[in-house]
Amino acid sequence: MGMRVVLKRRTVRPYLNPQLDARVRYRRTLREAAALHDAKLAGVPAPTVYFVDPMGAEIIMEMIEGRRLKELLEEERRVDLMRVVGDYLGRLHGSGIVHGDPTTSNFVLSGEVLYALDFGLSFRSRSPRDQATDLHVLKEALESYHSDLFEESMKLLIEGYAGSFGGSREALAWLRRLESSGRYRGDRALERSLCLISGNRHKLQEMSVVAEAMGWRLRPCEGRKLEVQSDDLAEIALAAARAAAIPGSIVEDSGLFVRSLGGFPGPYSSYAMSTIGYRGLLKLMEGVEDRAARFESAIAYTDQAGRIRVFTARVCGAIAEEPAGTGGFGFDPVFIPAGYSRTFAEMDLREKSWISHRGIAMSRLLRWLEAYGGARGAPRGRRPHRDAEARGASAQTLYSARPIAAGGWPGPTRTRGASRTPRGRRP
Ligand code: ITT
Repeated sequence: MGMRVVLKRRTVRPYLNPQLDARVRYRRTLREAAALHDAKLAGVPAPTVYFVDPMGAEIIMEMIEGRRLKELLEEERRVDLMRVVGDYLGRLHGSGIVHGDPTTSNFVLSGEVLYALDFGLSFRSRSPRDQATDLHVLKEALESYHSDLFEESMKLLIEGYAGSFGGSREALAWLRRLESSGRYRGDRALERSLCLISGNRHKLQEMSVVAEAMGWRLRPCEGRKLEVQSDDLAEIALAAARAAAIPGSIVEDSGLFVRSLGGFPGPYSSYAMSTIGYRGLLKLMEGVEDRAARFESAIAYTDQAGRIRVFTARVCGAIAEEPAGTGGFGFDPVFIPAGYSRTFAEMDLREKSWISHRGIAMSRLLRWLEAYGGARGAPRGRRPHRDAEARGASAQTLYSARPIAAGGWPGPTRTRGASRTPRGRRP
């Protein structure tokens, strides 16, 4: 019919209990489709749902083409639209719908009509506390990305909100209460969403696998990642997080360390990849018996109060004699993790994501957030990393995953098909 549509499919998560996974995907699909429908009934333009298959966890919906509110604010200073956004949020809340992720990227102006998109995190609630989390998500997006328009935007937003929602006073009172407490534990929408600052889409994909399985949502941040020069990945990640200063964001820095090359390329992996590539690395290692290598990852998380914490992890393995596989990115075709006989590039996204340095660091961060999300200070039983203290990184705390093999390098250095160390730990 020449009509452009969006197919949204919630994929199977093979590492979860299949029945539980099927139930969650079924429910979320129905919930999203219902929210899209109910939003329209409430007078909020949203994509029309054409087809829902809850068993297959699929929704086919109208594609809304236009410009995102985020760009309209940045490029044309269309602050007037904030009154419309306030009106929409008020209508949704008045109908018992909490959007869950009402950032400026999730409103699109198509012709003269502003549409609300992405109800994937929405849920039914009439609690002013849940309504306040919606307001907070939007307020945070305005503060982070449109700070010059912040005051005016908020004023219009609240005007629109109060105009369409009788319960606005209570929701706004909750917003003030939440913000003054500085803690958001229990606020589903806030607590379970992070954004990643990175120019590398593979990182987002890999980390999303882990995040989604643990009930979190990871979305890209618009900020640019600052790259400083350092021999230490944690320091690089920390500097990038400090420069971005976006609450609720993460940055990740990673590198491949090859033992026979004295740890090269290490923190210079991105540069090495764009210059000599993995073929160049194989050339450097021609005839070299010792193939031991490891990937390391450092994730710096900035909390709502601007404190930064760094979580690190590593995965040991070996450099293959020759490249294999087409998946992944960077040095994946030549890295075989310990306990496996295939390269990262021969694994599918999910398998790699769970055993990779990045996936392990991500799951450590999320486990920490689950346990201590809004709490101040270091978790019980965990001490700040010695190196972080030694370098005077006192304002931050650094949590490190234990190396998989003693000394940080795997024992045997054989490569493809050889018998090797026990299977790599799964988070
Ligand atoms: P951002 O800085 O924008 O996040 P980047 O790709 O430049 O993206 P890094 O500065 O952290 O990321 O560089 C890490 C480099 O190390 C990356 O470009 C790859 O070449 C390599 N690398 C890191 N993790 C890898 C992985 O899981 N598989 C393959 N190569 C990896």
